[in-house]
Amino acid sequence: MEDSKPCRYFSSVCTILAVLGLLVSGAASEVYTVGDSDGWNSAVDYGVWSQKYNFSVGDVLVFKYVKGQHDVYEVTESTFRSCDTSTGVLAKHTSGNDQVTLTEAKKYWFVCNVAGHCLGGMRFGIVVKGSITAESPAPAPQSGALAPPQINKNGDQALRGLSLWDYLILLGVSIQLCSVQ
Ligand SMILES: *[C@@H]1O[C@H](CO)[C@@H](O)[C@H](O)[C@H]1NC(C)=O
Ligand SMILES: [Cu+2]
Repeated sequence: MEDSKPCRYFSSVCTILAVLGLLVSGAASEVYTVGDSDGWNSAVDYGVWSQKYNFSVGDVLVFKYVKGQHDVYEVTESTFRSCDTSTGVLAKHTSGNDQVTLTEAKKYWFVCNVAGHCLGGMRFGIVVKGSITAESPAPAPQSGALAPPQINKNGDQALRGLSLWDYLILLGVSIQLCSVQ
C-alpha cells in the first residue's frame, strides 16, 4: 500500500511537467511575417525590418507575396552581398506563402531572385540566436541530423524543446522519489 504512493506522485508530476514544458517551450517559438503587414515586395526596406526583432532557433519566418511576382532564396553572405545567385543558394521557396523555420543558430541571408529585386532592396540578413534548449555552441551530431529542414508547426517545435528540459527535470524527480523510500 505504502509502496504505490511514490508511483502515483511520480505519474502526476510527470503529467504536470510535460504540460508545463509544452507551454513554456511553445511560447518561446515565434512566427514572424517578413515585412509585417506589407509582406514581401519591392516597396519595403528589409534592412530596417530585420532590425526590429530578435530571432531564436525554432522561430518561423513567413514570406507572403503573389506567387510568380517574387520568390525567396536563402543564400550565403557573399551571394547576399553580390545578388549573384549563380552560386551560394542554400534553399529556394516559391509558393507565395513560404514558411521558413530557423533551425540553426547562425546568420541567415535571404534575397528575392526576380531580376533586379535583390539589388533593389529585397534582401536582408538576420542573426538567429540559440534558444534555451539549444545553447551549446557545438551541438552533438545526432542520427537523423541530416534530414532536410521541414515545415514545422509550432507543436513540433514545442515537442522538440520539451525533451531536453523535461528529461533533466524528470531525472531529478525520479531520483528523489526513489531515494525517499
Ligand atoms: C533584442 O535583444 C537586445 C539585447 O538583448 C535588447 O536590447 C533588445 O531590446 C531586443 N529587442 C527586441 C525587439 O526584443
Ligand atoms: Cu521580388
